[in-house]
Amino acid sequence: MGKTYKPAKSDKFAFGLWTVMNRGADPFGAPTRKPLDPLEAIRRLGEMGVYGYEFHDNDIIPIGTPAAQRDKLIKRAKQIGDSVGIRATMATCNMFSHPVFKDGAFTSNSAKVRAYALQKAMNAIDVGAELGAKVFVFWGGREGTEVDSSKDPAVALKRYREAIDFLCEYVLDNGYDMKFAVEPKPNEPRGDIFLATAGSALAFTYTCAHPEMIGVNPEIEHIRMSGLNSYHEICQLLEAGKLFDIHLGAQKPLRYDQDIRFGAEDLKESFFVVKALEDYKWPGTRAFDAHPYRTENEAGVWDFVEGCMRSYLILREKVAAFNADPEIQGILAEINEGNRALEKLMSGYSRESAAELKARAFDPDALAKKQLRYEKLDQLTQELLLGVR
Ligand SMILES: [Mn+2]
Repeated sequence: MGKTYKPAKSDKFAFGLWTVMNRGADPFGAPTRKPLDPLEAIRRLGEMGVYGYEFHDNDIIPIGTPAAQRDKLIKRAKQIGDSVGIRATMATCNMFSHPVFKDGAFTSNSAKVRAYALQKAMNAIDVGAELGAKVFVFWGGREGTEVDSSKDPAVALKRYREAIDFLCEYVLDNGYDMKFAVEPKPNEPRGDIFLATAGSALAFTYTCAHPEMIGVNPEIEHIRMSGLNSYHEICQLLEAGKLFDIHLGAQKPLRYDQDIRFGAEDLKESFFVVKALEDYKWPGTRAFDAHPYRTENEAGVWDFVEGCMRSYLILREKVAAFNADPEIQGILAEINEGNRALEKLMSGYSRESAAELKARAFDPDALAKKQLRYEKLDQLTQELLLGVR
């Protein structure tokens, strides 16, 4: 037997409860799997070495549950979590399943729907805080339009911000240790969803009253639905200190939300995402948001869970190999040609540095002649990933 790639709690893997509770229904067909009890899902994930679980309010507490029953369910979730060493790491509010949200929650044209959404979010934040979740995510799946005459996006975003600002104050007022993260997605279920990309969500956070409390939760599949590069999007958030949570999965580009097992479709891009998280020692949980193929039965759900984690661990090992590979590192050193004097001149503006730069003689033709060995670099990366290196 070779390596086991068995997850440890210290790997900080997390799964959305909805990922394993997913029953395989799609817009064209009924469920193919039996319902899975959320408490059973927590237990099983904990036993498999998973560190945390993420949940929607209604994953654990169905709409309309009486208060006494709600408290009992929370207590039970805590007990089971403690017994198998798994905790709630992220909470979120389902503002998309119930038909009341058919035209949005925080951006609905109806003041009553917006108020109900705010009430539901506060209740979900309370549950999240009780279970110890430090991150609360807003995926505005219904915040959007099919008909552009129906909603002014500028007004919608103002309403979105008002809701987030209100909820930030709610968290502060209650003394909860919790931050928010907006999860962007370009479309599906709406024709167009507001805050479609990581960049638009990032810009939105700076317009809020408490930008320090609000970050972004990028999802690989959502990024690839737009045909964008998930490695680039995630690195922008890392660099801005705004990567508050992450959703790992896989997806063919420019299609419906396929939500498949991490690493299954985009090996090289997945590798660079893992590389970014590991090289920057990002402290958050490695959370998976995808679901088992519709063709799986109940047993296959756990193959899906195991597969996501194994792929991450294998790619993490490949990252270490990449970082230690003398030939790869040699090319990288060759590409990253430094110049201490010039770097000093460029590191901050002064009249003197500007004048000195303007007076410098450069030979662009000579500079352009340098070979950049990207053919070799990419082939070596490829061979490393294919296991022949
Ligand atoms: Mn997600």
